[in-house]
Amino acid sequence: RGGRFGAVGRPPKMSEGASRRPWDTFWRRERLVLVVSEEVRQALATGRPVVALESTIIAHGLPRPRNLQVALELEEAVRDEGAVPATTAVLDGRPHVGLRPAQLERIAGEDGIRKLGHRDLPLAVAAGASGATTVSATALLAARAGVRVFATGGLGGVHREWTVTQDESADLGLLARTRITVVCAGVKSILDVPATLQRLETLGVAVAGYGTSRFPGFYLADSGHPVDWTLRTPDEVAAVMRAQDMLAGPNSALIVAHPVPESEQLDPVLHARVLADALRECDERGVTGQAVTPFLLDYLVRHTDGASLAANLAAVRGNVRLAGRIAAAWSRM
Ligand code: PSU
Ligand code: MN
Repeated sequence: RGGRFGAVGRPPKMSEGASRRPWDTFWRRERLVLVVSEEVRQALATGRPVVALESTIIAHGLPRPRNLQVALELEEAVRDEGAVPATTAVLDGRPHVGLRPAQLERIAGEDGIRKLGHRDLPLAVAAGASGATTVSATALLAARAGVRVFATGGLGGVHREWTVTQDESADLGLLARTRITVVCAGVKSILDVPATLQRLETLGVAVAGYGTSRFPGFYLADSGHPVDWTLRTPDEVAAVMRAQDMLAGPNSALIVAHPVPESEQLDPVLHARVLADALRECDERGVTGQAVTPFLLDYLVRHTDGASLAANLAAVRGNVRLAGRIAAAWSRM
């Protein structure tokens, strides 16, 4: 192994105080072992519900210091629904599924926490780096650990101006190849929503509205586009998950699109105006690649007096709670 990877091939340092219980071993028989927290491990072993949570929204999607509070609050919301939260991240080169509060604090407050899509995972592991996981990286790690249900705010997708920039989130491709149920408020409204829906269709990813026949618009309850399927209860979602397994088709995801309540959405007129400004500013400053999404989200927070943040949080909170109920239905099944 050392030869292949050269100087960066050695296992990253254990962080201080880390135990050396067998499941904490970084390399085992030449294979990477996920660090699954004790609580998550026990829940999975006994068939209790578990909900995966991503960490990019914490490290790069929300302003500090509110982000830590939100991270803890989201974990609490999962517990309120009787499920175990499994926030994922890479710490000192070790991929974690389930974080302790001190580890969540690092993700929320430490400088130099990278944004890791699934393609970045091997690079971060070999380099011993720390980073927050996007939807794509979280879905990969969660599925490897055996977690089937995952909650986030809004998925990444096809960006506006795609014909020029070719910017499409890696979230879509990964969800086409990973058996996981993602509860989200649609895709971020900073994106080209119809193009993203088309890509999901092309990639063969199942999409259903939860309690709605409209595809949600992240900050808005309705993106203006319809969905073909509507699910109304956690048991109905679990039945689709079981049917996915029985059909044994490609290992694609199920997207449960759950709208923010209309009473908590961002004012659509304000949304349209500020978003247009944000996209112009992003273009003028030449922001590209991974930086685009955090830039736009931050611009909206600053130019809506925090109203976009409130809507974002309302959406995530609702998704996390629903994911807890879906995980419970799934574990009953
Ligand atoms: N949802 C939110 N806030 C976020 C994100 C999603 O409410 O910050 C993150 C997710 O981690 C998603 C990522 O995977 O944005 C997409 O980034 P990109 O467009 O660079 O793929
Ligand atoms: Mn991108």
